[in-house]
Amino acid sequence: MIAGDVATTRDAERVTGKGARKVLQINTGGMCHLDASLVHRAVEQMPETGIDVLFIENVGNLICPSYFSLGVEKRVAVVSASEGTHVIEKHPAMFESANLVVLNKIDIAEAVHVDLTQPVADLRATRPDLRVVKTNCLAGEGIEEVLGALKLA
Ligand SMILES: Nc1nc2c(ncn2[C@@H]2O[C@H](COP(=O)(O)OP(=O)(O)OP(=O)(O)O)[C@@H](O)[C@H]2O)c(=O)[nH]1
Ligand SMILES: [Mg+2]
Repeated sequence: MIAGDVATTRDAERVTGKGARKVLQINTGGMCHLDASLVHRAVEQMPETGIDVLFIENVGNLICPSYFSLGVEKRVAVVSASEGTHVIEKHPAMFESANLVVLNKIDIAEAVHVDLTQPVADLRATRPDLRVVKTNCLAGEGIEEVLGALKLA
């Protein structure tokens, strides 16, 4: 797994020991997205054999990462319920190129006054082909469905 952030190794540390064979952190030092050359340098540090799946977590915003190809097979856009009712329509580029959308933190939707039917309807209107999986990562809810959608389970 490769974690991308502007600073810190916190995400890589959090994932280490959870089952991935190798975890690397990329720090962009200020850039709001990963690019192919940063990923290439990280991939060179990966074991040469025995990797079936490589997860890359881009820097956490829904704008810059849309515009830079990393050479990946599938793009998963993760949006939290707390990002608001209109998060999908405000970030069209991200959802035009996604292969799967994960709607996370569904457990707090009510507390932040977000009606999840709206983001789902917005996706249906622009990308009727796109699969949407709702998750609550704290409880593990929906994770098997994400793996199924990625054909990993
Ligand atoms: N309530 C709730 N909290 C969650 C859920 N998933 C993650 N969190 C919490 O949300 C916070 C942010 O999680 P991260 O995994 O750091 O999110 P991230 O998108 O990787 O953040 P960046 O890498 O900084 O962009 C953490 O405190 C998680 O415990 C969820 O489904 N429900
Ligand atoms: Mg992160």
